[in-house]
Amino acid sequence: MNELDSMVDSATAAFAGAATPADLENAKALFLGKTGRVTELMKGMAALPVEEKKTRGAAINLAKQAIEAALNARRQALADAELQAQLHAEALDVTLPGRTRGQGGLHPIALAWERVESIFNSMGFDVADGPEIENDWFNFTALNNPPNHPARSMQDTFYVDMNDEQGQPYCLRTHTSPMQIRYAVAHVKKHAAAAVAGTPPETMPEIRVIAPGRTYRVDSDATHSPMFHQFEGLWIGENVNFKDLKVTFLNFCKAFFETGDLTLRFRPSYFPFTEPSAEIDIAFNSGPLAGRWLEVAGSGQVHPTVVRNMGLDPEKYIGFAFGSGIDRLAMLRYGVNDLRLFFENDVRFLSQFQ
Ligand code: 2NL
Repeated sequence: MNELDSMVDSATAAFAGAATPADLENAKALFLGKTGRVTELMKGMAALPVEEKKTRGAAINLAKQAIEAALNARRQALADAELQAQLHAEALDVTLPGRTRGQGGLHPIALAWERVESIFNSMGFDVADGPEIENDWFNFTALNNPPNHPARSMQDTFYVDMNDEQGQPYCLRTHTSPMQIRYAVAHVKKHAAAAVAGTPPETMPEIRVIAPGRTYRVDSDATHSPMFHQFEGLWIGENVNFKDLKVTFLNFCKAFFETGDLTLRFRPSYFPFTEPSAEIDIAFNSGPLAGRWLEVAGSGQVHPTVVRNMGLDPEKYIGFAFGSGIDRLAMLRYGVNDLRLFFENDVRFLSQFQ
């Protein structure tokens, strides 16, 4: 092998040994730089006779071209390797599932609330809405609460620092009954006008309404929250009786708990706004809660004073009312054993109801 061929070989080997573009440029300088070996050979030609210059020059040029070709090949190889490394580092698996936004859903209390509304709707009950800040008349007096009833005390009820026209402080409603009084008064006014205009006299349609919503009491422990959810029901007409209450509430329970296999029990009780009054208990005849009496509502025949406060004659109109806790019904239906879970907003708990 002549000296030019071995120079090409050692250049190729030096380029192959260069691991980075910078190393490669250093190796290039050894052969093609100002003081590189090819340049030195070119300079050495000055001393040669004219006829030798031609062949020597052509041979050196060939060697130079071979070195440049090896250099370019190595440059390309290093660039390819760099690109491959980059592609590998930034690898993207387009077959992976996308990161989706989590799907929201209704709170279990909202789910129970919606069930209550739709079940009573299907039985012909309207849904009433009303203020959470109430005055003394609608929250207490209209419901036949005596002036010094303990529920009116600061210990039991949240009061707002503002008085109504009677000089009584506003409070956060302690039950949803005031909404029913408001609804009944509006209903009576509306149909009184119709009765005057109509010939022959029209009879007032029955009042059939439920009032679901947030209610407030000064109470806070494992089974009581200062804010809780209640729904009350009211059915008033000329011929509505306790049998209707029992059928209505039994049908509601069967629909709400999605079972016909339950028993209803009335237990005598006392409320200022009803007379007689009864607690409603249910017992499932099968399933995990089978055989245990569970208190689910208070109820009774609407007190004559309350009927009068609705603008109706208690000698002519009669009916029943009931009140029940939505939070407690939601616990029973969804098998939740601690009320506080509803208010902690832990997504691991809430997502189980979707
Ligand atoms: C309970 C007791 C009850 C009522 C609520 C009511 C409403 C009107 C007239 C008469 Cl407008 N009564 N509501 C009646 C009996 C019981 O609730 O323990 N609730 C959780």
